[in-house]
Amino acid sequence: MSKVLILMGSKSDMPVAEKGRAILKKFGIDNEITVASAHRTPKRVEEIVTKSDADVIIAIAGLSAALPGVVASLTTRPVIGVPVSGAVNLDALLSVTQMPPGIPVAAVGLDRGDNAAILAAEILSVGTPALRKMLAEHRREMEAKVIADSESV
Ligand code: RP5
Repeated sequence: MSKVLILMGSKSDMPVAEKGRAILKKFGIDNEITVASAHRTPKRVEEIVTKSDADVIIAIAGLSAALPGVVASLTTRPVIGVPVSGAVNLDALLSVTQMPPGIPVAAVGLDRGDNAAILAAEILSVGTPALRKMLAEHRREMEAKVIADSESV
């Protein structure tokens, strides 16, 4: 079964990772969460990325948020970067999105661990009809909730 590796720059990023893990669990996608900092433990980042057999990597980080870009530099597998909100916000957002040509990171919004997981599932669903069906059902659930919300106001 496909696997997603979730890397966090710090344990303090766990609430963002939890949002992603919940989505991956719902879709039955194996995943592993690890802490490895691009600045504090660069060798550990390299070791984890090169040894991992995950098909997609989600990298979560705040402040100067080098982690997603560094992870992308170490692999040709898709990397989804999640900037973590803080006192400034644009710092992490720009660090994740402004990658140089040739080393892309697919960025989602601030703290959007859930969207990172949905995007990972969408990538993995290519050629996996069962996963595609689950994604379509997830959309239908959201649609039903909006309609129910509308009827309750
Ligand atoms: C980043 O710095 C981490 O990803 C985290 O979002 C932020 C703060 O880290 P801690 O000081 O909480 O370890 O590297």
